[in-house]
Amino acid sequence: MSTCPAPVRPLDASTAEELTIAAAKLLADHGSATSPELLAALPEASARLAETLGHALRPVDTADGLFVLRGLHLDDSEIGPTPAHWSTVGDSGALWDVVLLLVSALMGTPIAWDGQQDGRFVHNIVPSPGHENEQTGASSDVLLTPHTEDAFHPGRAHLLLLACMRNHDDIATTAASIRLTRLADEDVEELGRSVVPILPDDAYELARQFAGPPAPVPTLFDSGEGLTLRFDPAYTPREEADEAWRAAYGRLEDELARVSVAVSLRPGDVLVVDNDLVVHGRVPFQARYDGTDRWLKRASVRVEDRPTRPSAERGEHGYGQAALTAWAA
Ligand SMILES: O=C(O)CCC(=O)C(=O)O
Ligand SMILES: [Fe+2]
Repeated sequence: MSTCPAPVRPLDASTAEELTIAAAKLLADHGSATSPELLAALPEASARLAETLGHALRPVDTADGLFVLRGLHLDDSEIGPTPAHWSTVGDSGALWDVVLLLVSALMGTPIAWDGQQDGRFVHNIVPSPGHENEQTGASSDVLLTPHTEDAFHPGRAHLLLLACMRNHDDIATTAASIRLTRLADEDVEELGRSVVPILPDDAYELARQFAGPPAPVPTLFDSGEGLTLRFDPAYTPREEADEAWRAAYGRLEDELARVSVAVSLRPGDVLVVDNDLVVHGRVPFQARYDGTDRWLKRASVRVEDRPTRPSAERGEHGYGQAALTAWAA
């Protein structure tokens, strides 16, 4: 068995069980993982788990900007077939939605988007017929280009959580940290300028209806604790930029490719990615479309008062915070 190229934080059997039992109880009490009452009960429920889980769920603390939480037990025969599309998931694997929400609540505040996957706090990532070549999580045939999640939005997640339900073909998520790259000072300076915008991705039904052209944003930001980035080449109109910026952007892409790791998640794994340090993607694969496809669940988390972004972002215009629903902790 190959070793994991990301730091693994193991959960012992009793801690894993405690988390699963807490999730099952919440689900039994509220009937559905999308129940507003269940969301409202999360802070208290997660606080009760803090003593045992707090250490494993401490902030990302290495330059590679990610970790894998491993040790949760998932029985393939209990989660039902992989849905063909996020919209037909219903309550499939709902226990894992709640597990992911509890982990999210221990690390920060889960957020959702009105225009994405029906406003659900936990998204389902499955390959879907007709979407094979898109730059969204529903694709398969193409490389999902390394990106910052929701890069276009000033309210984007600080942490991205991916829970693995099924991955029979060991299809890897890719991850590359800006903190592992080597860039010339001139390139860092060039990419700190606001030159071009980042456009909303195809997964947002509503985003394209917002009025006005989006503002140019910096790609790199020196937080004082090190570099952070906001990067989504598939949605960046780089042809609008000058030659010097384009060349620096190309060197950043090359460096990210050089330091990129491929993490093949196993069922029950939860990958936690720092969305300010790390760009993630996915290798191409052949979808099965027979109910046994790769299946991930995804949550987005805000961690307030992080010094990882330029403060000007707060006033950034273009796409309103109306698209964002934060459940208030
Ligand atoms: O499928 C993956 O491993 C990652 C997909 C992705 O980019 C995402 O879920 O945000
Ligand atoms: Fe993504």
